[in-house]
Amino acid sequence: MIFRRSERGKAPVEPVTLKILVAGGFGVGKTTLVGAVSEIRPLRTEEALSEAGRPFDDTRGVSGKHTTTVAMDFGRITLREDLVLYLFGTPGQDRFWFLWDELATGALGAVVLADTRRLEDCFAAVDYFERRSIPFVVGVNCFEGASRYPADAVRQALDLDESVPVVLCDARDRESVKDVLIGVVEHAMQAAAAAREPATT
Ligand SMILES: Nc1nc2c(ncn2[C@@H]2O[C@H](COP(=O)(O)OP(=O)(O)OP(=O)(O)O)[C@@H](O)[C@H]2O)c(=O)[nH]1
Ligand SMILES: [Mg+2]
Repeated sequence: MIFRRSERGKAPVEPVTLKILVAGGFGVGKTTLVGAVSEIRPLRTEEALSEAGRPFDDTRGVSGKHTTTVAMDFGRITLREDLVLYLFGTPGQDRFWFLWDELATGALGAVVLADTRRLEDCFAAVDYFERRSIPFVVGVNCFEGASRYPADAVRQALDLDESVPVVLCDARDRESVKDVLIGVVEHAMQAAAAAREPATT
């Protein structure tokens, strides 16, 4: 490859890469979300929901679901030429919780996906990020047939701090998911800036 002299010294822009977690309860659409936006073929670790797992796999409300994530989802999206997100989808079922600390290491922020028909399923994820002060955004995945609630009603039900953004989204829709991810990055930047500000009191 031949470089022109005029290009000498102009290093290609090295993008900033950020790690974002996608968490939430079982079957809320985490794998779907990562697949909808990833520009690489997402890495998935899906296993079939089996007869043997029936006592443990709570498929109420997700009857069309035949597989579950057993380790993680991985995808990548370039938000801007100089900003790349690596997405790590967590497994939704409680029995895989031991993987969370590993996945959360070095994460800038997180999306907690919620389904208003089973809001309690995301309590554990909300607790997890609050306890570790990892900035997160709640994405309400609007399934057909689920009642629509305003973002503020979801905020109250989850007892969220008013700084936590709550956005309605469709995990299958690339543009919708991109908006959620931009929301996470902005929220995390604001949280970091606020942490740097000296206390005024
Ligand atoms: N109607 C509708 N279906 C969705 C939506 N998001 C996901 N689904 C469906 O819901 C089911 C569960 O989606 P997954 O993406 O596997 O959920 P998950 O959160 O990764 O599940 P686990 O990894 O097992 O916890 C799949 O059958 C999806 O096709 C949505 O926004 N609307
Ligand atoms: Mg999954």
